[in-house]
Amino acid sequence: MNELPDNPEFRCGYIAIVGRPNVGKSTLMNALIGAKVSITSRKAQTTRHRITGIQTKDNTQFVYIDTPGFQTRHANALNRTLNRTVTTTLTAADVILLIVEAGTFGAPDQQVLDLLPKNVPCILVINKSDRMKDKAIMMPFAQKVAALFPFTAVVPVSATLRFQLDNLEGEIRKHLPQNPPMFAEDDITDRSEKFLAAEIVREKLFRFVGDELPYTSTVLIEKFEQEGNLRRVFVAILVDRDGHKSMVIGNKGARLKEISTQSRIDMEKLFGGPVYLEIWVKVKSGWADNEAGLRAYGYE
Ligand SMILES: Nc1nc2c(ncn2[C@@H]2O[C@H](COP(=O)(O)OP(=O)(O)OP(=O)(O)O)[C@@H](O)[C@H]2O)c(=O)[nH]1
Ligand SMILES: [Mg+2]
Repeated sequence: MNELPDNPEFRCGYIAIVGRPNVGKSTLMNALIGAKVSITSRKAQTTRHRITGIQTKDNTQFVYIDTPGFQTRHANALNRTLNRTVTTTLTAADVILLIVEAGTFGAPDQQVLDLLPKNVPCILVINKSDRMKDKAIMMPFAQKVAALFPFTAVVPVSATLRFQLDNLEGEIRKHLPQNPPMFAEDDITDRSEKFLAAEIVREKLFRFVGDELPYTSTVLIEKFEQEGNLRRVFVAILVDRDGHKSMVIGNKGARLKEISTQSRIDMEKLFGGPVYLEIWVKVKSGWADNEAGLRAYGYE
């Protein structure tokens, strides 16, 4: 979709965002594009799909691909699928951002580093630098990790404080190919509203049910209708067991009500119109261990 005038200076390409779970990949992508298209939480395994975040500015279209945190623990079908998303995203990237957390580099980080192709520019992004109180530690940490791979740049950032993001964008731009834009100038993602709606509910589920709920719960949009400016969204939260169902519903339905209210507020903000939202909780066990089940729920 080339809506901008022909401009040989224009650059556009794919930027893969990879790293172990919970280092702040999704928070960083949202901060870079200035909109919340990828959900975030303090729990690991928040992102479960490849999510595109697009920003067009300064003669550049940045097409970021947020990926699930690379899984090294349980080898079930869901985790195999999540990891496949990471490896296929890497093969299509013009630039790669390896995200690590300031002060921490362990075996799960090394495993992602081992996946990096040698022929694609890769920038080491040290996120959560706001947490590193003693600035004198940053330099030796950065040097230690930088020595492990021929990174084209090393950029400490803070996604939550939006610190050093301009610097990071400048480093990325250097490596993007000269191409016309692939998306319209005001596009922020290539994902559908239906998909984004499911993600928003999943985020609230993570936030409000907290650590008690196993990560094998998921969200299914049963119906998504639009009439004028009004969206009607019918959602099923799928859990493994009866006990999990009551956790989600909460005392006298209080938790489910909170999940619904907060989801609706976020959807109205993102879609720019009123939303009618109904959420049901259903028990469906074993879906995360089953390839056919995964496909049915939208995992590639
Ligand atoms: N202090 C601080 N916290 C951050 C920063 N960036 C992200 N976080 C927090 O780190 C947690 C994980 O952030 P996410 O963006 O969901 O991490 P992720 O890497 O996408 O996680 P997965 O999708 O599970 O792999 C959240 O609680 C964020 O608020 C940062 O720059 N500073
Ligand atoms: Mg994420």
